[in-house]
Amino acid sequence: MAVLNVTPDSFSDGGRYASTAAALDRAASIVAEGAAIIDVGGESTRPGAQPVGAGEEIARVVPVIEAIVARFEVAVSIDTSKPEVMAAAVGAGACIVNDVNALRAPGARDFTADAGVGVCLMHMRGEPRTMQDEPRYDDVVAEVGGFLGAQRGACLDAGIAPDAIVLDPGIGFGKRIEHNFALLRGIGSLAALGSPVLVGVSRKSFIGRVLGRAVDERLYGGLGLAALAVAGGARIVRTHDVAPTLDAIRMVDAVLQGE
Ligand code: PT1
Repeated sequence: MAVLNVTPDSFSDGGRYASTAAALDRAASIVAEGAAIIDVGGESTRPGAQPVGAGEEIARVVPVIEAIVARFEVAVSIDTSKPEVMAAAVGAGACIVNDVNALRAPGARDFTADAGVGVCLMHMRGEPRTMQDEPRYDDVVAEVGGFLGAQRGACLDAGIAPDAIVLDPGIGFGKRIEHNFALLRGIGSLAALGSPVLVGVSRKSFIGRVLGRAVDERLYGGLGLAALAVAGGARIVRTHDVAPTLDAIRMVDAVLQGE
């Protein structure tokens, strides 16, 4: 899964048309590098990020999604927690809803069930603006697993197909370094909940903290973690760096499959 941010901080000037054109150029590279899914996001969820209104988020993502599905044979996911944005994005051609809030907003589960789209349910403690303020867990793997199992059950009850659900421990979302480490060691127990597991570690601050690297120097650290995650049972890796990540995880897969 390749990251495609359509936020003003990623495309600072030139207005909507320029940012749509820039996003489409980026999408072309991502597809050429071999991504299976392009994850389009119009609101940042990184620590400390400020929320955006649904109208603005829709105006950012819809033109990009329409242009991608018109040009490329690739699945598009929409990275949002707002049911209005989910509906607009699916109307524009997205076939997966990637929700860092695990479809807990009123109407989100029913919408995705009716639309018949895939869903990624992620664990987050709190909300992006404040989630890194002193997060505490007694047993982070058990608590995240319990949450994801419960949200998965709620989705099944709402009529979402079992094979349409992916689970994500939410690396960096209300977690200290040791929590991220424990979750990466515990992917097997999340996979045992019965759905494929997705992991996003790409360029995140805990890599920077461990290695002493700036955000543009975290590729190799992220590749190590992507390989570890896949070896531990993860099935999808969310990344900014498609070609190197694919090589790393295809190699892990080749060894595990024995061919
Ligand atoms: C993720 C994810 C996501 N991550 C899913 N969607 C982000 N399913 C956005 C940092 O500590 O892991 N899974 N959508 C980006 N979020 C962050 C979080 C970015 C933490 C940076 C940090 O630097």
